[in-house]
Amino acid sequence: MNSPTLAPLARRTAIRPIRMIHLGLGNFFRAHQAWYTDTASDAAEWGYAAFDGRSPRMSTLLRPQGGAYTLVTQAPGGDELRVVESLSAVHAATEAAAWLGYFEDPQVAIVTLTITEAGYRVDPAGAHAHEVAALRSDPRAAVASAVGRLVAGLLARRAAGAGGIVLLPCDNLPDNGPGLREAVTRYADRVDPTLLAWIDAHVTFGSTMVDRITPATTPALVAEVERQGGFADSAPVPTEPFTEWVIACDFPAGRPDWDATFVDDVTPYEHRKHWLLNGSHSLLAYRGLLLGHVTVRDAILDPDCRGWVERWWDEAQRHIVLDADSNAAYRGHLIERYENPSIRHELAQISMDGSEKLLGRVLPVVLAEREAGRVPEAALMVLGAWVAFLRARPVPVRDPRADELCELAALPDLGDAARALVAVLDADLASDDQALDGIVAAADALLAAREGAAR
Ligand code: CS2
Repeated sequence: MNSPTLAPLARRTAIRPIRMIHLGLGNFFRAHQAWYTDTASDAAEWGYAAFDGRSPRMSTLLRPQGGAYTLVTQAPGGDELRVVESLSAVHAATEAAAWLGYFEDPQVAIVTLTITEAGYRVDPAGAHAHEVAALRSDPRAAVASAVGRLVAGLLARRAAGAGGIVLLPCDNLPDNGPGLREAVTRYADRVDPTLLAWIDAHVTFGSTMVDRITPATTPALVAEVERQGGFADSAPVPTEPFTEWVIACDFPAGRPDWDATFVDDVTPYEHRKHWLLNGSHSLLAYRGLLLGHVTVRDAILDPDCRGWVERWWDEAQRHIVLDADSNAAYRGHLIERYENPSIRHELAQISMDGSEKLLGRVLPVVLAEREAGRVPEAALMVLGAWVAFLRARPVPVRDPRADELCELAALPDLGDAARALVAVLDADLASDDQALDGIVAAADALLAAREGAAR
């Protein structure tokens, strides 16, 4: 992919001391936590050891570049390139000894995670029982799940007497800190119950709200970096100018001087971001793909999709405690971000993992509206669009439960399909006939519109 005439990207600054671990070396991490660390006033003192998660090739691409990569900030007025150098070491997911080694190092103070919503789902008594058995007989055994790796790391840290550590989840999950604590303690309890008291005394679980729209890397971006930067980078990252990080956490052993917002409670920020941004993203993805759109910008420029987004925002906003003026400003910024002509954010990327994502970004609003005795038309439409998406499959379905979802979606009667799919999200909602009627009507209308367009 790289031009042979250009020098490859290489580090320009000294390797920074490793004081943080990251799990999930994907584009979002590279546009967000790694960038915040690189732009901190004390960046020279904080290096990351980053491990592959779901993008298994990233460490292979970055190692020859000494962990450096180009962040391309795509503003409406043009691109800005920055070489990010906060990664001091990059590792494949399989490098278990290196992983444990960092946990044993008292200098390492923080572990950040971007493991996707699905990464927090562990079942130590079922699907992950083999990992638990492996760690019981050898605490240094290599395990695959993110939570299993964390438990192995904590066992190693306790054995080494390396002191306290902060675990900071950075995924779009409601209550991500308590959620991670629950997953880690449930798993640890099965492996070695004596670890629980040590976790209580030594592990801090922070909560965060993270935000930055970060599409996938394309060959066109690689070529653009070659042209504008004059060097060959095999893994640049495209992102938008906007970025936000809200953190509720104590950092007993210090932290980089991140330009983030530190609060006591992330919940209101999390609700606003998950519901207004991520919820409307899913709306645009499922409705937009069915109507033939490809990117977020295409969809938001379609008055039909834009109108539904506004209605969804009205419904969701009723349950957001931040003041109305700031919510209105937030909505205005979202429209600008979605319309950014320089960024190409594919709806297909957002459509992935619906069975996990909808739980945090749409379902809470549906349930709160039903609780209040209302029938939230737009919120039900998002679920209907998901049902129609799974039935019509305008792009391949990528979801940990894809096979099961596609099978349910193909049930001959749309009502049966919708009920079965909604039950995957929430069993009670599946028996709420009024809500289900709204979902089926929305799915039916979208499928009819799609068929009409195909004729
Ligand atoms: C998107 C998010 O793919 C998705 O589901 O909604 O990745 C979104 O772009 C980020 O959360 C923005 O901060």
